[in-house]
Amino acid sequence: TSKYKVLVVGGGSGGCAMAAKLSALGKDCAVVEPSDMHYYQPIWTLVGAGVKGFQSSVKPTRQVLPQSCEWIQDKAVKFDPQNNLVELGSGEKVSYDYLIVAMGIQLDYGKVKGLIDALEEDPAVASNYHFKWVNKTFQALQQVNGGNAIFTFPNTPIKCAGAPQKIMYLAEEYFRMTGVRDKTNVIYNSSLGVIFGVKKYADALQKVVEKRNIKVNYKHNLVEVDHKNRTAIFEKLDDNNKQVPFQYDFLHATPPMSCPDVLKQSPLINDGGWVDVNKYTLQHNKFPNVFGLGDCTSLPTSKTGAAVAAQCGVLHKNLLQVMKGDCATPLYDGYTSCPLITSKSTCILAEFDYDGTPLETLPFNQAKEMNLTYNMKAYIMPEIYWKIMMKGRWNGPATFRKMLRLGLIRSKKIEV
Ligand code: FAD
Ligand code: UQ1
Repeated sequence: TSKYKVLVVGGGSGGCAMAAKLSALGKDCAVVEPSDMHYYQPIWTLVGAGVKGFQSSVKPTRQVLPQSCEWIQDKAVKFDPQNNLVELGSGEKVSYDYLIVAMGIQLDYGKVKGLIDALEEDPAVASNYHFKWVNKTFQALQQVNGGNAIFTFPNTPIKCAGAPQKIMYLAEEYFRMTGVRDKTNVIYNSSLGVIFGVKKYADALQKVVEKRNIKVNYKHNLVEVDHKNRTAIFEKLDDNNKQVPFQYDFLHATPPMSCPDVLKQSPLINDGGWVDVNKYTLQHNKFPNVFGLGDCTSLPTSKTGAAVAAQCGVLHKNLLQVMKGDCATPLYDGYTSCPLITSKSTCILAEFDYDGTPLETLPFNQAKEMNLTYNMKAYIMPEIYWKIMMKGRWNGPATFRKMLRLGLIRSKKIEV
């Protein structure tokens, strides 16, 4: 067994940013990450809409991970936190003093009957959530010539809860451009009972769907796709799960998601099935030398890269304190952000905390559709991600927010 001071499992947004922050540890820090390629997933919304190329979302993992750390190119298959051990796919065991779990969220496409077959075989079915299928979205949109274009939201927590509707707004705009909008029904079938979890932005999005003549069906959960008959079957969550079929001419599916299976089978998770961390400190609730980060955790905020950025700053500070023998400090307020793209030139930039209180960076109302926030999302965020966050120097925009509002609003204190 090899041994490291800090072992990071998962080298995605959170794992890579943390490894960069810990670069002073040199080879005393290792990252377990199986994938050759690192993906900037937030740009997939624009890839699906044909606005950006897929290549802009990918870099080799070797280039993105800091040179200083050890990259273990394998997957974790078993966690033994009582003995500070992680078992790898190769059968080797790795031991650590401190563990950071940043394995992301698992895409459970297989839980919707017929969905994988449809994604593989039906040119009208696409999904921005997977690198294999995000390129299909724009191809499928180009083939639409009327009928039903359906967009789904599953009955589980997901990453970037805005993404299932962002692609719908971009598609609706595209249908207008290609002249097929008049003969196309744009339909949003969501398992939720609201368009968005925070009222301020939900009110704004409600106006967008009304203005754009988009049909929203709440409490509709996709359970089956019969692509031979171009039928999507939904169960109505508020009507005894009664099944209703929808004919589709285009289908964008967001899969159910859950914590990775390896973690579900480990002692690290809580009853809800997520890595069991303190919501203010990110320290594990049972194993004090373990920290959790990002989409795989129990943190009760919306799962986004923006949230991960804010969490990285908190985790770094608390890990150093715990390494010194001090206690972790409650610092994370649940900050998360979702750039709700509403067209190829506009965006509603939602930012909020655990209470759903808006925490907006810019000194004007971000619930308004704006070109500035679109440009931030499309051009500035990728630069921040590759050049600052992946180098360990982006903890989210809190500093800018405070600077821009200096003297206007006092920052809220975290109350535990
Ligand atoms: P990830 O970045 O997903 O990384 C997890 C890593 O763990 C992966 O590299 C994976 O290979 C690795 N892993 C998995 N299993 C194992 C294993 N057994 N052993 C070792 N490693 C393993 N966020 C925003 O902030 N703004 C947006 O606009 C936005 N839009 C999005 C649009 C789409 C279509 C998608 C898919 C996501 C979007 N997100 C957005 C969400 C954002 O990408 C994620 O929230 C963020 O990447 C989470 O970081 P993470 O480190 O928790 O997980
Ligand atoms: C952000 O910090 C971030 O991480 C790099 C994102 O990930 C892609 C985002 O989408 C957003 C919106 C933020 C928040 C940053 C600002 C400047 C509002």
